[in-house]
Amino acid sequence: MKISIFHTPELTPDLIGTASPTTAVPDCAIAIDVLRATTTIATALAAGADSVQAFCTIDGLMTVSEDWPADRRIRIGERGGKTVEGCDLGNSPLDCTPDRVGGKRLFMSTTNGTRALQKIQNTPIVLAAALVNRRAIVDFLLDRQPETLWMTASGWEGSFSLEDTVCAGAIIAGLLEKIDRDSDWFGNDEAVAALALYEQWRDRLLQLFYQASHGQRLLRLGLTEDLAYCASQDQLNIVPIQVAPGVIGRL
Ligand code: 3SL
Repeated sequence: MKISIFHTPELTPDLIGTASPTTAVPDCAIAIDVLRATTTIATALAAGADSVQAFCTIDGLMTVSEDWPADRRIRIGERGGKTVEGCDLGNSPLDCTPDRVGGKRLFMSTTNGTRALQKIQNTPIVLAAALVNRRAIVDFLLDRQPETLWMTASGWEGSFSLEDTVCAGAIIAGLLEKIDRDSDWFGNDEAVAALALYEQWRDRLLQLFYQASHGQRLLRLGLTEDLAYCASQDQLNIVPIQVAPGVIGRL
């Protein structure tokens, strides 16, 4: 397995099948937005949501969700950490309880996470990972053994984020527990750095999130419990996987 990490959707190479491809398609690609989109996706699916359809724009979300029966849809819209007017929920994973999301399709648009999913959607296997479902993702990768693996961090509006990179490092660390450490694993320098970041902070992830710029943004909005939940590892045995372009279901 050759692992490459990209710190933002913008830094992720364009894939064949897109308008201006710059590279070959990897066997598997993972979108990571620990704070909070991929944590919310994993939590919603684990709580029994039917699927999550991701949109880059709120207009797209509204238009497509209009054709879905109102009692079987939930609109999740977030910008700048806040709920978008006209949506049912913001992007808190803690809102995704079985009674609220069970059996429903979630139509979701967030500042960065849904853009990361869109960027990799032409890959044969697309997953959504967070710390809460890290172990399930690691087990899936060990089982499938993709030759090339990309992890696209969502970052924040084109910039690096600590929480997504540490999660990518946590996934690599999980893989290396089972397979010999070998320099052939690393497809780029970012992958080496992500592992080092995780090894440095693995027992203090919440503290790291308190230092992260987006962690601080969420704390200013009073979202302390969201932060604690998003920093908790290996809580959910769920592998969110793309089942149709832009639509994430469970394995
Ligand atoms: O950037 C995103 O996609 C969101 O996850 C940001 S927030 O945590 O909902 O503010």
